[in-house]
Amino acid sequence: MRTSGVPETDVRRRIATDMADDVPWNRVLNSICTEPHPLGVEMAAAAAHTNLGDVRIFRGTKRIERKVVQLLLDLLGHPGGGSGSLVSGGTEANLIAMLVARETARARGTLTDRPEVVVSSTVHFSFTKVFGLLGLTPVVVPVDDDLRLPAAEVARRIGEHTVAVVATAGSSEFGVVDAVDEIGPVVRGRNVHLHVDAATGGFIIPFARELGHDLPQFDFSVDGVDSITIDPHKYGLANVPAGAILFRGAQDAGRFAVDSFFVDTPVHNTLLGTRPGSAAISTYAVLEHLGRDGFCSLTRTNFEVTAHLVAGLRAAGHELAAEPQLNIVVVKMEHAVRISQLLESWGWIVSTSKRFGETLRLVVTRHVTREMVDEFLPVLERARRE
Ligand code: 0PR
Repeated sequence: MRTSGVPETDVRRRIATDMADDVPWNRVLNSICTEPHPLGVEMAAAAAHTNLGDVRIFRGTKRIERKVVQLLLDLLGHPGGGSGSLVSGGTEANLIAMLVARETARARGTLTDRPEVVVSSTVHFSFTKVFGLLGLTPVVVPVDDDLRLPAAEVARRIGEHTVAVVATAGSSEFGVVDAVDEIGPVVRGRNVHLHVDAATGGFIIPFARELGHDLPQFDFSVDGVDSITIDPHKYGLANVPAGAILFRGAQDAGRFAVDSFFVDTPVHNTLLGTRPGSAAISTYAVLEHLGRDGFCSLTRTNFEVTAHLVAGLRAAGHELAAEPQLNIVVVKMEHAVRISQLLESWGWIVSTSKRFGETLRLVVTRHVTREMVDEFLPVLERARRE
């Protein structure tokens, strides 16, 4: 650390210089996170000093966290019931869900010395971290031809060691939505926790269904669903780090509970101790300001832009690796890695898969407009010809 500090203007300039290197949103086609809503940014700045780890000080901020949890439970088919917490994102939400699943099995007396979790081969890599940390063994079910977790196979793989099944509502690689409405009934009644990872799809599917898109129901209205991960910092337009873990059971969020050292401070139900109230405030601001209508309108636009992108790709002779269910387009592309690197050298960021080689993955979200797509497509063709 320097001995004497530098003036504020200097600090600002240095930070601005480094941040100018960040890629502007209008060149970003790989990110499920987007430019947050301006009201969310404004309110997050106003709450930059808040800490949900100390609810004796930040009582009002804590009240807002509770309101957000209720709003999300309401969005996900469980109005007036359930429990949950705001967390740092999908990874922490999935971690808490698996902890609660394990503790539920322990409380039931069904926890064995080798607890297993049934997952699909496309489950998010955050579960690799979670399973390693919690000593859980994944039982990996290959996805079907539609890249979905097959319910019949889930039923077959549940055994005496199973503590949980994980379904995904919007996979990170393809945006595929598992048939949670078929998986729920096969898990129900088997003393196994059903978790739905809707980190990516949680803020798309409810509105897309309202707009008439043919997507399976994935929330608490499906019997058997015990918990859901949903991330306001992805399609919910809140600031990073805003995730949420929600439970059907009113007591479930409390199954992961660690007492603090001090009198009159409640137990912690989250992994983080000191945690940003700004994320809760930002989420609340965006949910209240946009409402269902606002989110439906954003979702409509995202699907229109996705259709425009797909039409443009097809017109240029490209083939998709899968029919997009949400707003993630995966296009077959020879020399995908070289093309992606070339695009990056020209300022454009796309993803290429380590597992489904020779594909480009393009994500449509709030900052991706028709104009941006129209700029991108000719650049992509130029990259292919190089
Ligand atoms: N579950 C699913 C289905 C996800 O898609 C993700 C993240 C997670 C869990 C983990 O969430 P956190 O990263 O919030 O802990 N999906 C994105 C991905 O892996 C994350 C991302 C977002 C990556 C923006 C890059 C980026 O620019 O693709």
